[in-house]
Amino acid sequence: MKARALYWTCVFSLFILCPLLGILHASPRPIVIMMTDMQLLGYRETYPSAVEPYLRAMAEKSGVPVTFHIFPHAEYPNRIKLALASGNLPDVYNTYGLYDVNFPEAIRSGIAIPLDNYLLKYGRNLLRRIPPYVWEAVKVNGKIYAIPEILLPSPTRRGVFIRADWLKRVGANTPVTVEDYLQVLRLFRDKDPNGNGAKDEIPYIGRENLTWMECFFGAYGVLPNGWHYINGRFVPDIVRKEFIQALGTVRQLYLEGLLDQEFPVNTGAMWEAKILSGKVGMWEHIGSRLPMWQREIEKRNPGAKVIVIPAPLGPKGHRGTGKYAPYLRVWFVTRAAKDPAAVVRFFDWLITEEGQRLVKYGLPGITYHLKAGEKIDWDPAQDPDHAWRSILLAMVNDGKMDWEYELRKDPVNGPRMREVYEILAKEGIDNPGYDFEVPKTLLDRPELKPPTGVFFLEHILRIILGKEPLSSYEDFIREWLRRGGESAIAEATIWYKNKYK
Ligand SMILES: [Ca+2]
Repeated sequence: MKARALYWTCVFSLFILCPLLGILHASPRPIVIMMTDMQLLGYRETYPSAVEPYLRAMAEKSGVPVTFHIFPHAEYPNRIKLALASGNLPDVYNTYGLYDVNFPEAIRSGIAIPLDNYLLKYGRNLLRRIPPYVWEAVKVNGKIYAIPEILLPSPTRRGVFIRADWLKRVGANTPVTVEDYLQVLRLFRDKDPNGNGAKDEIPYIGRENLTWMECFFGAYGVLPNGWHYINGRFVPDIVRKEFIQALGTVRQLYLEGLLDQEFPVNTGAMWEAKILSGKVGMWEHIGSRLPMWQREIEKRNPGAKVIVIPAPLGPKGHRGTGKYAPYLRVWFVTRAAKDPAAVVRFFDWLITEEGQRLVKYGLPGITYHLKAGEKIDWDPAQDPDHAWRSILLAMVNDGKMDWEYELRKDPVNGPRMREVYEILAKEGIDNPGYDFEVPKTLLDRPELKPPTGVFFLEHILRIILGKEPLSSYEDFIREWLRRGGESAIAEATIWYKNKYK
């Protein structure tokens, strides 16, 4: 009996007392950060074993205990909705904008808290390293509602990719104007640039919902998802006469067989597979992905050369794809956060040189060595995680493209990437509607929302596919305005004037 009592005393001590004692010495409850895995190539395969040491080091070095919950990109918005519905909001989570429509409304609904006071006390490095215009962009009614990930060197992230080996094979120069582009795409269609004897080329490709096909809209200064302040009103580009001109060009591309005939149903995966197969001559994508495209296309199509060229130049001098906001991800601190000051302290450490060094080069003594004079000895070939780590865990970025680092990462394509950024910095269409408070009318009537609302998209596709004449567009827009477009514009104008006037 005695032995048994002793046994239970021991069990009691081990399982009840020890944890209790542990609590007395435990560090504060870790901050929970929810984030998307950004669908990064090479990340999903290695998670979670590879990411853990970095996250541990981040928590240790910052002095703020942090737990990361990283979810696959596609399921992430639902994870946030679930967390909200179950009353289990994390302390911090990311979206791709203050008003990202894939997530519950963070600001109007009171999920996100203003951060000004915490930043003044605990965010000195953040305030110093993130430029004032980026802070302005994440303000609502004069208050900062998110920690932004700076998007530099250029808010124009997307450029025109073209197969330089195809240009050479069909004997064409780099096109400049819209008309030049049409001419080159016709040669791509007719002259068998992939050399297989079959007329199987897709000269130019886009995706569903009119995405990743902006450059021929941009040539007329408009964007399918664009909003601009014109004559005292903040209007969607779809109501402007320049949009009809752009639509005419896109329609011509389609009807001449220059634009992928399946573009309205192309998912990201279909689009990528077609480009990699070596059948596509021209597409649009993020400029910094040039090395990835070059490598992957060349692997399947020996001799392929991919370049980025200035986008088609329109009749009034416009060119480029839509500019982003000056930030990519934003980090909301939620009303559930127990210690917002600690959250700000964590991000404030992350933006320091030490924080960014961890993100870029990994762990000292393992993925890099620090030599005399703070010189970093780092071999990208010995650090395969950097491909995803340097993007996923950057979280706030460092305010500028670090070319020295980029060149070391890829000595062949690094310099070419710098050229890409020089091109992108000179082009692009401003879009103050890139991240803005969606008018309530369009939340209630999503079918009207350009460019993805069914009412809009169905009609515009009928025009591009040649099932309706271009001239039907003006009647269609009158109907769009009547059904709710007018009140959406009135609401949007109030938002714009509050923000910018
Ligand atoms: Ca061919």
